[in-house]
Amino acid sequence: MWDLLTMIRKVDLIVEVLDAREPLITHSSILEKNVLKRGKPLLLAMNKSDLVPLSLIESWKEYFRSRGLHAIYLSATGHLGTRLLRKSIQEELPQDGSVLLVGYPKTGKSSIINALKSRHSVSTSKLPMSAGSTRGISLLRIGRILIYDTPGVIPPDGDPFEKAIRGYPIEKLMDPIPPALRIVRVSSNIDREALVRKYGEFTSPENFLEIVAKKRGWFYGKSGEPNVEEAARAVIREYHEGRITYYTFPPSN
Ligand SMILES: Nc1nc2c(ncn2[C@@H]2O[C@H](COP(=O)(O)OP(=O)(O)OP(=O)(O)O)[C@@H](O)[C@H]2O)c(=O)[nH]1
Ligand SMILES: [Mg+2]
Repeated sequence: MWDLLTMIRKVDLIVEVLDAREPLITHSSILEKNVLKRGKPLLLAMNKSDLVPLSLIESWKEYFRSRGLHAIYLSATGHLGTRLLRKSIQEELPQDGSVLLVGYPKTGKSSIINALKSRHSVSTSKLPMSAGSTRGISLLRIGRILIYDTPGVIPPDGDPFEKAIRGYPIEKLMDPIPPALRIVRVSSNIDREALVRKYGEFTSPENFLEIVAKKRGWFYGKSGEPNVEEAARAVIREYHEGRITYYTFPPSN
């Protein structure tokens, strides 16, 4: 995080990449505080918007606007909204300047850079670092925009659910079951039928994990009970891969 703070000082604009399915959890308030403290502009880019209904993503945009934050949405892999991103960056940067792309792991930072690259001729250049340093930092020039080619990763902190959503390594999650149950609960409230079609009938989120474990042949060695922990990790993985229907609503007030 401290390297990130150094980078914030260097650049003229910070673009924070959020996951459109959980914009609030994937927005770092520590980052926001530090960026605003230094008087730098902050642009929120809600990525993976292909996984969320359009009206919902609009209401998230409105939510951030009510908090005084400028948010846009896009789908990097769907090549949707990348032009708007470029335009918004240009508007925030009236003169030549550099941009840092940051975000929690797996929000799509690299995909966004690739999407920006593929549409425009890109040249890389070296920005001289402080005196005495021999190394340079690579920058991509996309039209008038200079963008750091190594996006900043925000360490995935928080409570167990936040950690899971923020891309903490799944195999290192202490107890994957509570976060997975919450994902299943949200998903079945949105589209229960989709879960049933994919995995079969289930009676509760807990039962869902048992069904997944049985279906995949995962059992605890000693007792022969379904290995629900492994099933929970699979659910979290599927969430990250965008293979479970999942989205959330902005706080209402
Ligand atoms: N559905 C969907 N998936 C996306 C989108 N953008 C990225 N992904 C997927 O999300 C995963 C992570 O994307 P990356 O671009 O590697 O994310 P990152 O933020 O660079 O990840 P780290 O470098 O690990 O922090 C990949 O499987 C991408 O294919 C998008 O707009 N829509
Ligand atoms: Mg990356």
